[in-house]
Amino acid sequence: MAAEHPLVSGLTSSSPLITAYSGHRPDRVPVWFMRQAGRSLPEYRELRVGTAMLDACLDPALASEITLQPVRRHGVDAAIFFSDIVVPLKLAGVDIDIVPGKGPVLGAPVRTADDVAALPILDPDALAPVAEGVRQAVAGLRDLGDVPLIGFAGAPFTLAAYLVEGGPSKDHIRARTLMHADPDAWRALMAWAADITGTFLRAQVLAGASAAQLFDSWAGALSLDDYTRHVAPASARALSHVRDLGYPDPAHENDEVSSTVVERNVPIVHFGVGTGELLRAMHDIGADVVGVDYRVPLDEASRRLGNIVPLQGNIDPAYLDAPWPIVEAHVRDVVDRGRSAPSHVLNLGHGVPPETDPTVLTRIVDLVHGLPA
Ligand code: 1CP
Repeated sequence: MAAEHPLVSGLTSSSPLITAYSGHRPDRVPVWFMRQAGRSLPEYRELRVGTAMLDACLDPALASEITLQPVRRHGVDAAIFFSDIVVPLKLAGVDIDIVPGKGPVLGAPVRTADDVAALPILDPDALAPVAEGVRQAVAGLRDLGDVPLIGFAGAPFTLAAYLVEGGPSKDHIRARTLMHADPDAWRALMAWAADITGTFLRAQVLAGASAAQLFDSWAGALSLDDYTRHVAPASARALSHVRDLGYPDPAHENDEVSSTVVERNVPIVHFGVGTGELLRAMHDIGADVVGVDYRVPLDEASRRLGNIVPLQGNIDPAYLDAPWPIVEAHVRDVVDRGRSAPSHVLNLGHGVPPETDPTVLTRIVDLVHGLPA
């Protein structure tokens, strides 16, 4: 990667987040929150007035400012780029919109082999507003202590779930039916989704993101067998788009034999909801860190992964509205259970609910930063 990339220049490579993602214990437990940018913040709601969600994502200055808001407010250990998993679909020319209060909705669902064959190709140049938004966010983070930026993308299955269903769905039954009824069309759809989402992720990393998170939010709808056979290969293919992007490993920078630089790959987190049965398979696609939802305690998740995988998670968002002593006891319990893993990044078990009082999130950050590492 370019010399000015924050991992290569060393601005973020020894940060608590990247240290923990690399499997080492930093001097404090790093913390950030999925959906930390968004409707829980009054400053976000104010900025978004009159701008549609996807327009906000494609306005580099706006996306960058929204990305920085939770870092300024909460003092979290990571920024996550403000965008959405469907942005690369939109940029490829898929007729998709994000409907307020609902989520992504397709003009015409993708249900047959012909529909799949007609899907448009993404011109990498179309990602320019995303790359520019990332560059501006990374520049803004220089004034906030060089907090690392996480880039993200949707995993092929979660994208396919929206494409086939035509919008949000509970059980993703149409998508799962296509998987079994027409495996060739399914494979073609997953390969298309892998390349488009991998290209989106690569653009964010090249523009300055220090880590990447693949969201397979809806993979919990799948059996382990279906996941392994019909989904995992495409998720691995998506990650292959960023697997060649390396940076000098700070743990080896003082090695005596310095003629060979030891390189690390940009750390990759893989997260899904209700995926307790899939944790090992989700690690095996080539993830470095596994994101755990709130259903499986971290010590149990770590056990299922052989106690060798860095974990991220898993405060139950349902606690956020409880009296503080109850929140505090839950957060301490999550941190204690996280000690079973080689390293742990505290997060929620899913996104911040829009009605959350943001002062609770700040209080959690302060609590966690005061706990022994
Ligand atoms: O107008 C608004 O404010 C719309 C709400 C909203 C926001 C703030 C949507 C619509 N997307 C986003 C931003 C977003 N999406 C981020 C921002 C970065 C941050 O975390 O701060 C991220 C990481 C996403 C990723 C995303 N979009 C996922 C994966 C994460 C998850 O929550 O599981 C998924 C499934 C989506 C689809 C989507 N986009 C928006 C909604 C409401 C949904 C879910 C719809 C459904 O239930 O199926």
